Amino acid sequence: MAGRFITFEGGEGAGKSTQVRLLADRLRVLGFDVTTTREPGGSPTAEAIRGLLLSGRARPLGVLGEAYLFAAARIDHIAETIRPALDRGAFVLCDRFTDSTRVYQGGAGGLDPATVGDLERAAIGALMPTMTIILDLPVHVGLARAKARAGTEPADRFEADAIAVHEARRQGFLAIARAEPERCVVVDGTADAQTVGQAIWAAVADRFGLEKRTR
Ligand code: T5A
Repeated sequence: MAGRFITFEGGEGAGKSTQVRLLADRLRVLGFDVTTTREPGGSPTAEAIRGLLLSGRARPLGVLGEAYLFAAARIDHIAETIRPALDRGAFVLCDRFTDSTRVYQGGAGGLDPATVGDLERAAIGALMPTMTIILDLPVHVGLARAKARAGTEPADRFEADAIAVHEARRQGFLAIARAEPERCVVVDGTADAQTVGQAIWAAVADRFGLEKRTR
């Protein structure tokens, strides 16, 4: 794999999409080829599956059926978007990836770890992210941000879950970071977007030996 694969994880409204954009800007200024993408989605077929999942239309399938749909979307996303970009040497910045399945369908979702592990291996093979940034912040802060942005739109299938479920997800991401410290960096997501962006830039520059300049 020639490129570098960075994933962003965390709860609802943690600021992942915002930080993907800010990091992409910084890397492009330095002349790097950057692909930004997201899950579920990131390729035409995976975006269609995203619609099923976030609307709640797949909910009757249960957590196992939803997990299969996330995996199916991921298989297409890797083949169509992630792998080609990595093969040409790009930085790939992805808003959510396999840790979200571990946390949302496994852990907090109740799907047993063996099934989650089997699905992960089937979907991604050896394609673990080079680096994962976990944006951590209190559940109520993230949900308030997501709600403010959505305006009068109703919460999606996963946002609408109970506060205790969101809290379990937060703890799930932190547990992954503790278990895989070489891959994961936890960044405090409560500060303003530029401050969070500088913390992420420092971590990425350090991890990949890039110039630690901030604009
Ligand atoms: N899911 C996903 C699974 O269950 N299993 C899986 O395997 C995968 C891949 C995806 C849903 O699917 C679930 C998880 C999710 O529930 P989504 O709409 O893509 O749905 O949801 P999120 O990934 O949570 O995306 P959000 O857009 O809700 O959150 P972000 O990307 O973390 O936050 P962002 O950057 O869009 O910011 C939200 C708002 O806050 C502001 C922004 O301007 C925006 O208005 N903001 C800040 N405000 C103050 N301070 C900051 N530092 C801010 N940063 C951003």
